[in-house]
Amino acid sequence: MIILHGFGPGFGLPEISPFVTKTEVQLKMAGLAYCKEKAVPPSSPKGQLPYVRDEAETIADSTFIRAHIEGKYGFDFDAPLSLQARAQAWAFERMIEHHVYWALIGARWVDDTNFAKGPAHFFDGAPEHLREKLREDAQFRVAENYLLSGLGRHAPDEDTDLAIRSLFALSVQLGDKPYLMGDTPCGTDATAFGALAGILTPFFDSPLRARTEKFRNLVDYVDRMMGQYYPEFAWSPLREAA
Ligand SMILES: N[C@@H](CCC(=O)N[C@@H](CS)C(=O)NCC(=O)O)C(=O)O
Repeated sequence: MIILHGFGPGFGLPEISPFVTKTEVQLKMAGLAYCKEKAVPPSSPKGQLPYVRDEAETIADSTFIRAHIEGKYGFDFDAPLSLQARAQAWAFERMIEHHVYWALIGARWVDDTNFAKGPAHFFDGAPEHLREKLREDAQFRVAENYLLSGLGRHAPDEDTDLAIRSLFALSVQLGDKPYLMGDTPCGTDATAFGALAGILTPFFDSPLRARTEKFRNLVDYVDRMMGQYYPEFAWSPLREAA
């Protein structure tokens, strides 16, 4: 059986990492049996989660895991899509992973209140005399990556302004369809769901979340996808909360 290494549930989500969520949803889409194990990024060959173990193979990075599923199990995530639609889906995925994702990271890790409420607790089990230093170092490293992503160079509201342009594009692409590219889910739906659920989780307050909530079709999409792929998870529909 495939072993998916992720962070596990937290922050009001079935899985705290958007990238692990992407892979988990894709495993569900492909109908593959898997079990999940908690891991930390340094245990991964690429220093990041997710990675999977499939018999003798270890595959790191959500996109390479997807390629592995497609190659080994012959499952085409984008089966109903034309070549042009496949290209568009890929472009949307890159926008989500290289742009929207960083806005989520800024809201979760760089915002001090959200950091204290969320990621700071990763270090709760560390020896007391080291705990604060580990927290500070981790927040500093992520803030540095956020800066390098380009989004973190802007004033606090400007990063959200830029991310909202991408979320607007996503909202327009979704329109009133059930999934991003039509009536059936494709690979990029897993990516979009992971990032959007991570932004919209009621656990964190942020201008990014407040402004994303205005895209009603994205809110409904997260509720629908959560019900479809994580029916066992106690999720209070966002639509009802709003
Ligand atoms: N390109 C990677 C990105 C994975 C990623 O950024 N994972 C984050 C968690 S959401 C991580 O492990 N970060 C730890 C680190 O970069 O040190 C993928 O698609 O899997």
